[in-house]
Amino acid sequence: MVNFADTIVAAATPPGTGGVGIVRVSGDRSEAIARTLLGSLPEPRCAAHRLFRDRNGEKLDSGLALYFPAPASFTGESVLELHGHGGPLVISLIVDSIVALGARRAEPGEFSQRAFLNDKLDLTQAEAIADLINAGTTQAARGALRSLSGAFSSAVDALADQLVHLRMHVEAAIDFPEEEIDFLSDELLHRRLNECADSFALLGEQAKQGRVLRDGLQVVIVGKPNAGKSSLLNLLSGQQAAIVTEIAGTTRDILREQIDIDGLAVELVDTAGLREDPDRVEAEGIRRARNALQGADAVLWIQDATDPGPPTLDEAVPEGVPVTVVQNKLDLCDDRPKATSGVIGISAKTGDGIGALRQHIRKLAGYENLGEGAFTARRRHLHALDRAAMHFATGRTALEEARAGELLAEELRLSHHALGEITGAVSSDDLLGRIFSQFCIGK
Ligand SMILES: Nc1nc2c(ncn2[C@@H]2O[C@H](COP(=O)(O)OP(=O)(O)O)[C@@H](O)[C@H]2O)c(=O)[nH]1
Ligand SMILES: [Mg+2]
Repeated sequence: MVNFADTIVAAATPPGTGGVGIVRVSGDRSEAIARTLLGSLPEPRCAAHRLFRDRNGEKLDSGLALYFPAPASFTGESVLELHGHGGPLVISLIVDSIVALGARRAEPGEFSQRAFLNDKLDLTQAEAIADLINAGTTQAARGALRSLSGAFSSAVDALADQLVHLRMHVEAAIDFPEEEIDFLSDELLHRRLNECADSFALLGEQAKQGRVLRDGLQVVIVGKPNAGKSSLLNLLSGQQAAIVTEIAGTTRDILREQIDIDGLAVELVDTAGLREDPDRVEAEGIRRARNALQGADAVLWIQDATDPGPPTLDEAVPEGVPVTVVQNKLDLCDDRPKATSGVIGISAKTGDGIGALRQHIRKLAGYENLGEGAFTARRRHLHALDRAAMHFATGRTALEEARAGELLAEELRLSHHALGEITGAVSSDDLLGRIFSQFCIGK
């Protein structure tokens, strides 16, 4: 169990050499540590150039010192920042001498966790810090910044507010049973339920896009051997990542390539061709292909346009995951698929139709409609949101079908609770521990 009364210290810059290395201290002892290390306390929030000395007066380094008295700091506690020279040895000497002055080395994510516990950030904002730091594309970075500035949290809070109003309405009615009949057919109640359902749908959609913005879109390419799956992967990724031959069964393992379509991170997954009677190695490849399908956000089903094969994909694709038919080898065909058929025609050999396919992948990500308000989200958020929406829907049905006001009240409570897990309004120590332990030390 982490003790939040301790004063903590860690390097805030990554390990290795650099022009500047920053050590951050947070907690009650920061002031005393600053006095010993720097000789005196710098003026709050003003950079001071100082010698850093250990408790025996031995020189460690010189650089800038910044002191932020509580509560106006990142963590909400008194914070000392030392900007010294960025060598691993210097930094570790400074950290060691601060430990000798009574601080403890920080756990991963502990600075952010303290900021959360002191109401400086909510949970989605704290997570957005990690997402911003780890963002792989400009769009992901922008989305994380919006989450950090509270765009996601305020959307969740607005929905939570709607739920609170509903709960007040429903619970008040339950307390006055003689009026319950009126309440059940109350226009206002039904309007509020409808509005709430709309908000759930909208936020669910936004959060799904936010998850794609953070993690990228996982696009799995499947189809019969020799349809041109590996050729497509190579073309889209702009390199010869996969071996291409005219021999069926060339690709036997899963191949993954990260590509960037206008700032959208896409992970392309090339798989072994799906067919009957493969040899043992290929059979394992096919098993892996089926496995990859389970993690797909979208599926591209590649067919040889000269011999498209059966009209339906005989594979288990998770519910809600779109499957796009892509007919390849257009260069060998006289006519191309009609635009209205929903089939995309390409030639991995000539590059024909690839622009349209890229455009289509953007659309699959919901990327076309990503407005200024797009924010990043995580799987954890989607799960909580799904649970909240599920309780809401169950409660609504209970009211509409069985006029069960009590059941509605209970489901609304559960729904509200699930929403609270997103921003951390409701949270268990266990959940917090899991979230913050994924951060790096010094954040
Ligand atoms: N003419 C033509 N040949 C293609 C095209 N795409 C792939 N091929 C050929 O089809 C064969 C199988 O391609 P490959 O990408 O290995 O298919 P995979 O088994 O689905 O991965 C190779 O000989 C490719 O050169 C295309 O668009 N046009
Ligand atoms: Mg292949």
